Parts: sequence; C-alpha cells; structure tokens
Amino acid sequence: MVALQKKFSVVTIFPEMVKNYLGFSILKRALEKGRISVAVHNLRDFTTDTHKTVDDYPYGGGPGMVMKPEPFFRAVEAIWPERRSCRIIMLSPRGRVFTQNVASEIAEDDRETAFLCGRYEAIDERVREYLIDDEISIGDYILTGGELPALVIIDAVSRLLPGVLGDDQSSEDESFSKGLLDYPHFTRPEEFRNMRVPKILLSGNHEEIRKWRKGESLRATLQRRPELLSTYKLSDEEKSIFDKIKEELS
Ligand code: 4FN
Repeated sequence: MVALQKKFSVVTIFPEMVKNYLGFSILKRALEKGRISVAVHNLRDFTTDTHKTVDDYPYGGGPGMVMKPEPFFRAVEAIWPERRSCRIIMLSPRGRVFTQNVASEIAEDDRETAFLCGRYEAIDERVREYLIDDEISIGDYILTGGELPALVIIDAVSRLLPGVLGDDQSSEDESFSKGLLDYPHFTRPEEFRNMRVPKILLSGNHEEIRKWRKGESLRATLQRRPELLSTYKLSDEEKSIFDKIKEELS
C-alpha cells in the first residue's frame, strides 16, 4: 500500500511554538498516520557567531531590528541543497493573501513546502529577492511573527489531504469550500431555554432541508460577505432560491 505524505518544514527562532501546536487533535493524528510530516528547524543553528545572532540594526536608521540574511541563506542551502525539490514560502504582510484557493494550490503541489518565519521588525530584503519561491500573508493585521501564519497554512492545507479528515468530517461538503458561508447548525436539545430548532430540520424531508440550507447559506453570504458572491457561480436552482431570499430581504 502507498500512502502519500505531504512534507512541510518551518524555519523559525521559536521551534517549540510550532511543535506544540502540532501535538493536538487532527494534525497530531495526521503526523502519527504519516500523512504529513513537519520538520521544524531552529534558525539559530545556522548562525556562525558564538552569540547565534539572527538580527541587527536597520541600515538607514529607524525603530526595531531586522533579521539578518545569512542565517536564512545558510538554512535553505543546508536543508534543501537540491532547491527545485522545495517550494520556499516567506510569511509576510507583503505577500499575496492566503485563501482556500491558495490552500488547494499548496495541497496539490508535489514539492516539499517550507516556511520562513520572521520576528522583530522585518526580514532583510535580500531574502525576499533571492531565496524564496512564494510570499504569502494571512491577512491585514500586525503580528509579532510568522509562526502563527505558518501554522494557519499547515492547518488549512493538511485538512485537504486524503486521509487526514475522518469520513464524518469531509472537507468537500462544507459550504465555504464551495465559496459560500455556512448555513446555521443545530444539535440537541430540540428546545433549549425557550429557543427552538427550526422545524424543517426535524421534518426528515431531506430535499426540503437541502433547499433550506442552500437558502440560508446564500442569505448569510449576501448579508455578511457579499463580495464572496462576485466569484461564486450560481446554479439555476441557486438562482431561483437566491431571488426569493432577496425578495424577502427587500
Ligand atoms: N508580520 C502590516 C504592515 C506592516 C507590518 C506588519 C507586521 C512579523 C517580522 C513581519 C503580519 C500579518 C500577516 C506573516 C503588518 C504575516 C505578518 C502575516 C508578519 C515580524 C516582520 C511581521 C499593513 C498588514 C497591518 C511584523 C499590516 N502573514 N509586521 O505585522 O510576519 O504572514
């Protein structure tokens, strides 16, 4: 039997931060089953001075420290001497924004996926210019480092790989993987503090439930994230459900 493994690596000055997150739940299981592997490398192992220096003052002045280029170059050259076998991603607020489509693109890439994580104020520009294949941002906010973004991407990509999710947690069925927000979900009890579960969900009429959920997905998307609808291709059935929803709301 052949089970494919997706290889990730992370280069960071805080390897324990990354390893700890991977020790729980679905990613822990994926690692145990060998569906993914994550090699975490300490950037300080690739310094050459006795103090293991990874940062220095910015040329031109200004606040904060800049990560030196040498440790990143030495790490990449030592870990991936055969550069073509690896997709090196720099996590950075200047990168293209991470979406489900980017997650699929990485999941379908047969190469090992490596992440370079920054800390302090910035990474020396020569790393971006000469060392990386891809530059990705997880969104527009200020962070203290690239470790959480690397974990976000490992998480989103891993759950797309065959055998990582159980049969009852398929990655395809969820509305968002098709580009819409989710419909409302309910579980027992049927009545909780005077709040009832929508009657349709108790009816056992699977066709009506499917249509209700489609309508609720479209309603939530229209009200909360209308920009998602501009890239979503509505089927004929969805168009007619959507027209009714818009009429209700107007
Ligand atoms: N962030 C902004 C503008 C200028 C700087 C930052 C910022 C961590 C090393 C980068 C941030 C956000 C999403 C990596 C932010 C990401 C990072 C990310 C990141 C320390 C230098 C820094 C305009 C976005 C608010 C710090 C905007 N996805 N600098 O956060 O690494 O991957």
